Amino acid sequence: MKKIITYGTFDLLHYGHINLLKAAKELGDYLIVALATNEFNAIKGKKCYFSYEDRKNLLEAIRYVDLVIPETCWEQKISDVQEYKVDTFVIGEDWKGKFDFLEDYCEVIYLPRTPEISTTKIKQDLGLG
Ligand code: C2G
Repeated sequence: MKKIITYGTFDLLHYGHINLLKAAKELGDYLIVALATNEFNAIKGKKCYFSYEDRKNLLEAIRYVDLVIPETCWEQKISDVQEYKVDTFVIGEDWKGKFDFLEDYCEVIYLPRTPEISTTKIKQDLGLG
């Protein structure tokens, strides 16, 4: 079984997230999503609209997602890859190069982002700042 892992905040879930998760799942058989906790989002400088539990429930309802685990810090990726016996790390190309250090532990793939959509854009378009 080929195991894939990806990381993110996935707030105000939208089709750009779904495209990424679909493409990630197509690379293997089992997709793990490490979901940023509200506390880690504060470190990332992101304020979430939905709580961690609500964002986790949304992700668990997606057919491509097999397991959701918490992302609590930048430093957990190597131990996650080892603990869950991950074959491939996947993330959007906006992160290109940032996680190449994982190549010592698993395949690293940066996928194209979906243009024109982002959580930030949704908030701005709705006048939520
Ligand atoms: N994404 C995408 N297309 C978009 C928007 C997002 O492909 N239009 C992808 C991002 O590239 C990322 C995933 O969807 O792979 C989740 O995006 P965010 O929730 O913005 O996550 P991010 O802040 O990039 O968190 O340790 C890594 C971080 O937790 C990644």
